[in-house]
Amino acid sequence: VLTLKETLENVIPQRRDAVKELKALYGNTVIGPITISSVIGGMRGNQSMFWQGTSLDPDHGIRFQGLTIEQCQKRLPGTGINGDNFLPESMLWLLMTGSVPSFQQVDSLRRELALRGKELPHYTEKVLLSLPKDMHPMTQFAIGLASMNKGSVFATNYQKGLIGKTEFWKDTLEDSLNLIASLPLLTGKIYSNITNEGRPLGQYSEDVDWCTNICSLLGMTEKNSSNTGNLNSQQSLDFINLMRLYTGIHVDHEGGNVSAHTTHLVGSALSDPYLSYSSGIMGLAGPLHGLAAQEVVRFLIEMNSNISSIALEKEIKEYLWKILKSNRVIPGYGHAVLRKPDPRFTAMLEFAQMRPNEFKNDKNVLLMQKLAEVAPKVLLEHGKSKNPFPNVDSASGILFYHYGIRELLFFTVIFGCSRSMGPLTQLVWDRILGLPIERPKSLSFEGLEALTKAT
Ligand code: FCX
Repeated sequence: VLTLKETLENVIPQRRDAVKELKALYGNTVIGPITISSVIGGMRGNQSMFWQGTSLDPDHGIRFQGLTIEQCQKRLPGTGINGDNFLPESMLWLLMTGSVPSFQQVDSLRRELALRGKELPHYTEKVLLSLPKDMHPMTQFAIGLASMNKGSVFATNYQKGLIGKTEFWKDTLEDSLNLIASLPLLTGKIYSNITNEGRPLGQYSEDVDWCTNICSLLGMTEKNSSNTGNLNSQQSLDFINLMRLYTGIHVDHEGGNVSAHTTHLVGSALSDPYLSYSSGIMGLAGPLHGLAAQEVVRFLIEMNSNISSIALEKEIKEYLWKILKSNRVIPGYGHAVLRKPDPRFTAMLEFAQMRPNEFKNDKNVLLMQKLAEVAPKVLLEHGKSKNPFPNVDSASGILFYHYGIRELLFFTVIFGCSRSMGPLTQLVWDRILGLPIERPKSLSFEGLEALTKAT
């Protein structure tokens, strides 16, 4: 079975030629208008990035190398056990190579990542242990990742002048796979520092998939003598499949979102994958981006303690209007690009709907489902949000919370584990295609004013 790297090597030549030809033949094709309001309005709609792994349609949501979430759930290999979700390792293969991997290819990548990730650098462990327990886990995550730059193959070989431009991608891939592989231990280390005085909550195994290691190191395993897990066997299997679903569909959301764009921009200066993705994590830590995953859980719990029963739509509407009138946002709703319910939200909702017995008494999950019906009506009436529908953060955190992950601030770390796969795939392809340092033109007020005269 060819490794991911060998498969990539077979794909690279024709893709390099295709991009070179597109640039040679059509490099001067004008793509579209850039207006003053888009320059001042967060570059909304400015089609100005090259990004292969995913494309985002406002009405149909995300496609991974052209495949919808449903198609991925049908076609991407999992463990081979009936009912299990596809493995994020399959998604990584699809993003990197553009093709759906075979079961054997996924299993070889699963094993390769499990071997690469079996220990954290001691200095990273020391740094993490020195951080205050109440430091936001996303900050700890970014510090941990940045510290691993010390072991970057790319940075080391670049400094020694050992690699030329056409070879940059190999060391970028090496670092990226090592980074992704290190996330179960890195995530588990941060979580055990916060919740368990740094004592491991589970054990790492080279024989299981990336998600099983993440769940084990979060202590989210079946209750037995050897670990802190308190799930029954069905719940522990469900939780692993929740993690596979969640991390499988959060890997990428085109290139313009803050975490992806930051990783790509920092990487364009030839900062190695550790520095690039730790920068991406700093962006994911923003309340309007990944941090919404925690805000939604906080919002649902707070709301449930303020309303009498979730059946009363009128009471829910009043509660939401109070939020809006105090100029706060309803977390988990709206989106900069989407104009329909987020298919990632729908996939997470379906996970709960397929397990009615598990969730029938969880009033937070029930409220989340009720909110998905009521909040869009209120936002439509409010009339400001261009997209009144639930986004990806609306359902995910509350499901993790249900199974026992009580550290609300930690949900975005799990998001960050998943989001490593999309931006790092693009970073490898940026180096394969030799994309230069990113340097858009900025305009002063006078510069903008002058443009109004020119037209
Ligand atoms: N609740 C209240 N008001 C909202 C809103 C919401 N959920 N979503 C948008 N609006 C408001 C905006 O605040 C803006 O008001 P303003 O003109 O007074 O500033 C107006 O509606 C127009 O915003 P819009 O163009 O629709 O949305 P943006 O592209 O500016 O922002 C986000 C998109 C996602 C940031 C916005 O919808 C929001 O703040 N949502 C709540 C936070 C959230 O869920 N973020 C997660 C997003 C994503 F899923 C992720 O990255 O994880």
